[in-house]
Amino acid sequence: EGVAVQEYTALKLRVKEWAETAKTKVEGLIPDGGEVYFVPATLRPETMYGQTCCFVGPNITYGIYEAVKGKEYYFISDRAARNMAYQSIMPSWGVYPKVAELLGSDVVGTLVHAPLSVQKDGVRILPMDSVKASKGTGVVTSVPSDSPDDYATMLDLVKKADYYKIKKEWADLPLLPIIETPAYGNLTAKFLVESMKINSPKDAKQLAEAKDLAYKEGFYKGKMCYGEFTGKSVEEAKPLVRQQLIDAGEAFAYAE
Ligand code: A2H
Repeated sequence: EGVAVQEYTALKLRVKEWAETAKTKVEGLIPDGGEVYFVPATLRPETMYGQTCCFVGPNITYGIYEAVKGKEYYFISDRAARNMAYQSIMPSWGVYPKVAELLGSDVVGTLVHAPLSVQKDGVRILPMDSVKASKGTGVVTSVPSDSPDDYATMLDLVKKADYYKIKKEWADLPLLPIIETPAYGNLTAKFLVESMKINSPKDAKQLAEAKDLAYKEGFYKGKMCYGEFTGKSVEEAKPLVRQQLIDAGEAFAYAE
């Protein structure tokens, strides 16, 4: 890791309905009136319209931490909770009360409300093997139109739904064109994964290259083609969408 600070947008995906295993483990631990949120860290807030699911690492241990006393509880990695406790995100400095501990696999199938997403009824928590416990919050929201990693994982989940013990329709959702770029059209991730012949979420080297290309083309040449900032450049729209989410109480700044 270098010394540069990464400024993430931490998005709040409210739990609407727990998966069975998670329900048993969480039962009685969250007070009435308390809400649990999955909190993915993203560098691309302007793409949040296209969220189709949210990823956790199936073998990663997560906690549910009390962030607003009796009211807001965040499902994140222990490492992220500690960082948040020193960024005035938790109620008192340096303190991050843990109310439950779960494995990523426990929460697969949970239904959450994803702010801004066109999936108004909510999206599912799904497994992604390449999620790193050591980055962000260990939770990654999926935008398969614009993230090659997310697109490759979605294809794999759809293809092997039984193996992953998920319902195919939880992963198999339409792609939303959000950003138009001169080189890759309006579904950048699909274009790159197909043209680079990436066949699996395990093609790490090629995916890293695709991610680089997608990010640069999107940021410097991309134009919004969905949402209230349609017609604006990605560079202009990014901080506007971010601020809108923060003002609505649906996101907060998180750095590491
Ligand atoms: B991005 P950086 Cl549309 N493990 O959000 C693996 N990946 C993680 C992660 C973790 N623990 N935490 C965050 N990420 C992903 C949206 C997106 C992202 C789009 C396009 C590209 C993109 C939707 N997924 O990332 O290493 C998150 O996915 C490519 C730069 O800190 C987050 O932003 O630079 C990004 O990686 C942070 O990566």
